[in-house]
Amino acid sequence: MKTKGLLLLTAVAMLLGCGQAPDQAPRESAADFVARMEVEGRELAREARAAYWVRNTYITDDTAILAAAAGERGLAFESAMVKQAKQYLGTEMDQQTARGIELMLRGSSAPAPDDPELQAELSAILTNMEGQYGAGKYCNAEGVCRELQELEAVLAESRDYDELLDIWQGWRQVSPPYRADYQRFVEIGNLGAQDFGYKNLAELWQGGYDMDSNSFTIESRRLWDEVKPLYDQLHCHVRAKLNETYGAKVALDAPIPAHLLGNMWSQTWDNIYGIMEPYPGVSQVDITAALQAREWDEVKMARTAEGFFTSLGMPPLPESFYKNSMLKKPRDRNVVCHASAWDFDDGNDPRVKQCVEINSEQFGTLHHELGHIYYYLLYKDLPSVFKGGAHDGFHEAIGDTIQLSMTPGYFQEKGLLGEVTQGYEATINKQMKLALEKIAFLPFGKMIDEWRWKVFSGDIAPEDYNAGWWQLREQYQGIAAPMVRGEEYFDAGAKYHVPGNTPYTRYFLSFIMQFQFHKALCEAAGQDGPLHECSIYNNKVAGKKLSNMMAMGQSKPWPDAMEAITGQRSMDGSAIIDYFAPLNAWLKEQNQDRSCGW
Ligand code: X8Z
Ligand code: ZN
Repeated sequence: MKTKGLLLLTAVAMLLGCGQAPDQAPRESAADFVARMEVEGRELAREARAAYWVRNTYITDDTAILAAAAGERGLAFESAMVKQAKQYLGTEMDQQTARGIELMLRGSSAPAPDDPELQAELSAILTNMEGQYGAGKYCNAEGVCRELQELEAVLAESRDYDELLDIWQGWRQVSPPYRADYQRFVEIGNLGAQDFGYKNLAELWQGGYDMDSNSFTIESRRLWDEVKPLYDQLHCHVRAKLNETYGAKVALDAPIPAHLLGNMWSQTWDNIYGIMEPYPGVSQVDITAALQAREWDEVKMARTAEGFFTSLGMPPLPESFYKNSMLKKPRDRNVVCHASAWDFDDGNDPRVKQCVEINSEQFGTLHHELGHIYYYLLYKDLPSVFKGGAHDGFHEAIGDTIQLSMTPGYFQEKGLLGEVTQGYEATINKQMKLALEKIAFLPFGKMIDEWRWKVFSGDIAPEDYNAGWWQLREQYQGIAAPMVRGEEYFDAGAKYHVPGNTPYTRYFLSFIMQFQFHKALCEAAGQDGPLHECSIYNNKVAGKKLSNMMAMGQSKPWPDAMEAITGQRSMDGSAIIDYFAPLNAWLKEQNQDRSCGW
């Protein structure tokens, strides 16, 4: 998940929620208060999670009522809890209790104000926005209606400029109906953030990283500056190749039209690898055809992903995982298809909700989700308040780190790749495919919350939501809307995490840290070849290192967890740059006579 789930499962309200709000007796010691929250929390969290699960896997007006009501109770609890937690700030207490109090005060992406009416309104808005996104469809001029995954498939496969444009703008019809709701969410959320002791929601979101919000914004900018030169090289090359395909519609001195990159949000570009393939036909890089030809289904894909984790010495999944997860899109009802992982019953009944399709991207997403699930399993015995990633980027990085070890040799062993081609050209092909996924993503991962931070702080006014969005899309990604997008649209809202209210900087951090983790784990495994050839599959030493870090949950500030796995105390973009060194050199050569930038 971490989607609604993150909101639901790592927000303090839901971790510690209970049937009744905590009383505000200031006489209670801080340690007793934290302990009481732990106990009282279980029942409401259980109930809320169940309501949200049913809502997410069965979208109807009725489940909206149930989920909104459960959310409302959680928000009421959270609000009262925060009020009491604040009273302990600056008082004497042991370290563990202090960490618990600190986490309570920064744990929510949708903080509730101290007002029952606003709590009810906030809960209803969040439930409805996510439901409208989940049930979204686009019906074209011929009356053919398609859901998001079908629309995404067209974006991935079609090379017809006008067809792509129709689908691209079509999906964006889903979000204007909740633009006013989003504006109201911002107003209420900002009031809640103030009750938590922050200036606004932006400061609260930036405050979840064991440093003050200002230092965090500087830190995330530093990381972006580290990786931007590589992105610029990739952008330059991709634009030139798209110009060869689409002609003057892709100008060589302007941002790239957003609908031509193979993805609904232009966030990953590996679906247009076919156009980009550096050495055509030299090597097979995609396993989609093999998955389909060998008739793999979603369960086989999930069991194989599980097998990677167990090969590292991690435990098998409980059988309930396969019974209770939703791995296939139901044919008869609307569900929130956006993949998520849920921690039911304190690590004893973990579940994935994913509309798995048989292709390599979804196989990757299954590993991503199992990364969350294994975090739940490994910190299951910690107190609830410490259940969470060292920071949210850690939670996102686990499954992706594993994927970096899925080398051609690994796929061959699983029967998904015939012969493995070695050599320089094969390496460049492989790196191009991965860069179209990982490097292309970085500015997208950064800009979504740049937009939200500005919206929350008022730097982007409600009447400028769309203009502000496209300004940042151009500035960071060097892409542009393929048609005029006025304020009657709400293009930010057409990306799940906006109506789903899931912070996004976590993915930006994850995409950098996963290479840092990969490097450290490869060193632990004693592999001294190039990083892009290393696999930790079957390596128990690397597995132990990773497991130990995960078992810490968020009990310690994240630099401690970072040190446990990498020996470093900060996030560092040098591993991702090292990893892509061969491609970076190749791109520079390709681009030498081109004029880059936009
Ligand atoms: O939302 C996700 C996961 C669930 S936490 C499927 N991801 C981001 C996205 O899809 O936009 C994974 C990478 C980026
Ligand atoms: Zn995730």
